[in-house]
Amino acid sequence: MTSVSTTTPGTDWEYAPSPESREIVTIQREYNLFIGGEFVPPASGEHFTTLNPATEEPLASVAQAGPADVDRAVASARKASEASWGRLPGRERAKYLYRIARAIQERAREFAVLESLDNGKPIKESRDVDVPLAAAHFFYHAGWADKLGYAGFGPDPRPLGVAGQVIPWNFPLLMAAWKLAPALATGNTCVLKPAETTPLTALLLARVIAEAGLPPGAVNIITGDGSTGAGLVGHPGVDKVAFTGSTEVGKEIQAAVAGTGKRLTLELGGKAANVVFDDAPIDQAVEGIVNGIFFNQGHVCCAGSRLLLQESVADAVLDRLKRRLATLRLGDPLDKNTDIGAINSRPQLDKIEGLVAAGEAEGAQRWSPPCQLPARGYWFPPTVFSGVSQSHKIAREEIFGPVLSVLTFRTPEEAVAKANNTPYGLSAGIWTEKGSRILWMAGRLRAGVVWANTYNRFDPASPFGGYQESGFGREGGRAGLAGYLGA
Ligand code: TAP
Repeated sequence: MTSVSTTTPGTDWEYAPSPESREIVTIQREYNLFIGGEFVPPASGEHFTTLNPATEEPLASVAQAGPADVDRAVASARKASEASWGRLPGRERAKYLYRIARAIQERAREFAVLESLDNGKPIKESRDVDVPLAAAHFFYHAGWADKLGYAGFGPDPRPLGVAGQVIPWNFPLLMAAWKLAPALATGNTCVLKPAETTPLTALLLARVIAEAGLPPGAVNIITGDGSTGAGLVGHPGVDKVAFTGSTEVGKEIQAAVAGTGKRLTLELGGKAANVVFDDAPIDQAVEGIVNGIFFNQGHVCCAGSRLLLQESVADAVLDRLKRRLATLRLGDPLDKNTDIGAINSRPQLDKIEGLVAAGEAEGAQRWSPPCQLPARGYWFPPTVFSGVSQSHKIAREEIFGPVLSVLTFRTPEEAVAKANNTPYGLSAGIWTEKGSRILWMAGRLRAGVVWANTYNRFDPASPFGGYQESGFGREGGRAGLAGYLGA
């Protein structure tokens, strides 16, 4: 498959294909569950297929963990909590975390290619964002492991025990790192369930963890669908539940965990406002808008999916944005020139198409650059809706795709009111030359993260998390450790 420029043919330079080789990756025909430090067949005897969403080619058959497997994984984590990992001093845990971080760096190309194959994201993103940030997360938390007594949680903070962790498909390796690194650094043991459509990098990470020599059972990785996730979070042997995913499933989990005494953190959806004032450097803002919503095909919980433009510059910004979008290249995720890869699954594509149809039906104006979509696989062109009002479905619901809804405002007060008019509260962006206005806005926006003159910046030292329907608890930084420590 070759990448297709979204520009009109003949009006720009053509790029030669620049595919990353997939030779570096060996995909097994069949994968088992990682329990107690080894790969074991599922008691259920069942497997499911994971696909390459860019081609619909089956990649591998992956174990479906049933209730007996969840039991076994939780028992193995409990044993490690009581007998090995949970008893190690922080300085010893740190060594293992450093080892995992170094191994991710050493195998970075392999992780990146495998991530792009299983998820559909462009190789330049898996190579330059997902994998380095995953390694950074382990490095960062390795540094904390022997300093927890000085972190303001009391002189000898204790782990909670067994963490049941469920993650989504949009950043499969990175979300695994976000969950495992802080849990392990604080002395907890883990049972992690990756998303059904993207299990492969978590299983490669399992191999890395086994090679790093962690005590058996410190990390268990069980693959499966939503029923496996529900079995894990509902298991009585789990002390802490950490979930990243949709608000809908987050609410179900909160109900299931209520009254059990389990600790819970939820990282859920978002509908972030990216606010551009008339004094903003427009070219920079346009790059930030593109990064905000078209990075990772818009499959980003903190995506800047609502663009709020100050009325006096709205036409100029939209005009430049459209010109910029016409230069994006959509196609083969393994091509190093590709900007927009495949949508991760058929159900997600259906969801995007449904919400876009609702946007048109409600009267917003839909625009996409000229764009030829590959014949096979799941694809959606970069799309901009203008003339959007706050009551439109596309202004309220999370689309989780490469679709931007554009609204306008006149005053900073109106921008704040519109930005906060959402049940979510994960992130926001501000583009302005005035530092005082950034501070004024940041104090009023109800969002866990506010970026100023940039967007989608992540750092393991910086806590990330939401308000309202975007969940509670933080991941990253000192605040992220709190979710894994008891009194
Ligand atoms: P979900 O459908 O919620 O799935 C997330 C994970 O939960 C998957 O592993 C899923 O398994 C599992 N699951 C499904 N039903 C479950 C249940 N009843 N009990 C326990 N686990 C269950 O979300 P998704 O479609 O994978 O991800 C997209 C959503 O995640 C978006 O809304 C996005 O905003 C959010 N997200 C949030 C963040 C942060 S940090 N706030 C980060 C990334 C994504 P299957 O894969 O088998 O369905």
